[in-house]
Amino acid sequence: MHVLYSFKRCPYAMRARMALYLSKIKVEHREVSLKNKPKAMLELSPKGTVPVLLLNDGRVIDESMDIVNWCLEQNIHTFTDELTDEQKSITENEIKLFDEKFKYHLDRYKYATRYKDIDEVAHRDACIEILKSIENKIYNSKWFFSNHINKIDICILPFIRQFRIANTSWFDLNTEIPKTQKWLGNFLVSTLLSEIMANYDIWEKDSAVNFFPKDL
Ligand SMILES: N[C@@H](CCC(=O)N[C@@H](CS)C(=O)NCC(=O)O)C(=O)O
Repeated sequence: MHVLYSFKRCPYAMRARMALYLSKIKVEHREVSLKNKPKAMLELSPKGTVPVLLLNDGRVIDESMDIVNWCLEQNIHTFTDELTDEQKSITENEIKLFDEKFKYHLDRYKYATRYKDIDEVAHRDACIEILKSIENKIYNSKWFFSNHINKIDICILPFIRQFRIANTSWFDLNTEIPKTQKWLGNFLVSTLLSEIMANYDIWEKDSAVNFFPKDL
């Protein structure tokens, strides 16, 4: 069986768990403490980030987007409906924007005290500018492009969720990003989110085997 090293609140691990969940791929789940990473995980991937997926053929995938793309290759129809070339390019460009820029500003807004001389509001504004830039691209549907969940939804929404959590009332009252708020709102009440946020005890070498998804 494949093994996933994961951390509940990590947005990268969340996207990997969503991809596995939607593809109906069951894995052995190992919850990691980022302050005390298991040796078994570091031996597979010395860079020490989650998620890490160890496939049952011994291959290791230690980048969240590679895990998402691997899931899509296994079962292409589960979370990508027919997208136009333009939608495909929006998907890849926006994911890159969030991984490279949004996350940078999000960390400095959400965890301002961890950084020296940080202008928290400037980083919050930078995040809002990014959200405003995607606002007009969001369709009038449940998810980004349609009522069917796609790669863009599972890859970006965990970061917007974290952005909201930094100051929920400020986010909810913001009037510049109504489509984003609605899009995120649909995610927050989804079964998908509650299923992938199941609790696990921290894994240790002698722990009993746990599975993700729990009831597949
Ligand atoms: N590019 C990586 C980033 C993963 C990442 O940075 N994960 C964070 C947790 S959200 C992590 O493991 N950080 C290592 C640490 O905190 O020690 C991916 O997409 O998988």
